[in-house]
Amino acid sequence: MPRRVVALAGGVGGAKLADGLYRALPSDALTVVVNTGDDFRKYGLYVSPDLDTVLYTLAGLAHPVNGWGLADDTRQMIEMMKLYGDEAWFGLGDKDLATNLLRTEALANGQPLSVITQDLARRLGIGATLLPMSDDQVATIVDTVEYGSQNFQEYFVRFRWQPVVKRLEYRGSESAAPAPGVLEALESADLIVICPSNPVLSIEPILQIRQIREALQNRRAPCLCVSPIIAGSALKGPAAKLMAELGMRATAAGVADYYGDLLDGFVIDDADHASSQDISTRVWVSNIVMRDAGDRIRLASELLAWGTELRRGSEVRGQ
Ligand code: FO1
Repeated sequence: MPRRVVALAGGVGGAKLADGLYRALPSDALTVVVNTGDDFRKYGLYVSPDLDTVLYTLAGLAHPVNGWGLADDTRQMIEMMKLYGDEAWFGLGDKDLATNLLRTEALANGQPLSVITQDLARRLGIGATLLPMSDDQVATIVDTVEYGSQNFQEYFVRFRWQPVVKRLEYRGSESAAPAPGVLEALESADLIVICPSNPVLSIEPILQIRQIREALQNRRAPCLCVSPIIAGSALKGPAAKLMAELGMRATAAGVADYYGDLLDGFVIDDADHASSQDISTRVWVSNIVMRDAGDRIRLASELLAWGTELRRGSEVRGQ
C-alpha cells in the first residue's frame, strides 16, 4: 500500500475519488492539490469552489445531489438578493457563507490561501492535507463565440456552460508559484493520481504552474489517471463538449493523449474497453462510475494496488 499519495483534483468527480483515497488510506497519507482557477469574488467574498467541494466531500458534508455546496443548506441570502433585484446567478448557500466569510477575512488579514485551507480542513476534522495549487491568483478565462471573454464562473454557472468555447487562458499562471507543500508532496509521493476531473478546466490550471508540471515530469512515483469521460460523455459537466470545441477527441483515449507522458497508467470504464488499443500508456479497465462511498473506496483501492504493482515493476527494472 503506498504510504504517501498525492491527488490532483478539480470539482465534484475529483472530490469523489479523493474521498475514496482518503477512506482507503491511513488518514494522514493523502495530499490533495486542488485547482483554484475557478476562484472568484462574489458579493465581496473570495469563493474557492473546487477547494470547498473537496473540503466538504472529505468532511462528509457535501450536498448529496449537487456534489458542490453543503448538505441541508438553505437559500435565504440568495432569496433576499433576488428581492433586491440582483440576478443572484451564483447559488451560495447560507451555511456555505460561513466558509467563504472565514476565508475572506483571513485573506484580508494577510494569511495565505494554503494556510487558511489547511486550517478549515483541520477544523472540520479532516486528516488529509488539502492544498490549493498556488497561493497566487490564477484565473481561468473562457473565450466564447457568443459572449467573448468570460471569467470561469460566468461561463460555467451563469451561462450553464452553453456558449461555444474558442480558447482558454489561465491568467496569472506564468508567474504563479506552487503553494508551500505541493512540490514536497509530489517529490516524496509513492503514487500520484490525476482525478477524473475536467482535463482542460480543472487539471490544466494546475499543470500550467511550471514547477508543478516539471515535478510531474521528473516524478519518481507512478502517475495514474482515471478517465473523466465514459463512452464519449462526461458524467457531469462540460468536459466532452469543451474538448470537442477545442478540437480534441472527446473520448477516454483523447484524455490519455492530452496528458501524454505525464501518465504511467490510465483507468477507463468497462464501457470503453474496446478503446484500450488507442491508448499509448498502460490501461486498467474497471467500473469507474462512483455512485456511493463503496464505489469510491473500491476504485481508490484498485488504484492503490495498481500503483504498488507499478512501483514494484520499476524497482525490478532498476529504474
Ligand atoms: N454550480 C452551479 O452549477 N450553480 C451554482 O449556483 C453554484 C454555486 C456554488 C456555490 C459555491 C460553490 O463552492 C460552488 C458552487 N457551484 C455552483 C459549483 C461550482 O461553481 C462549479 O462546479 C465548479 O467551479 C466547477 O468545478
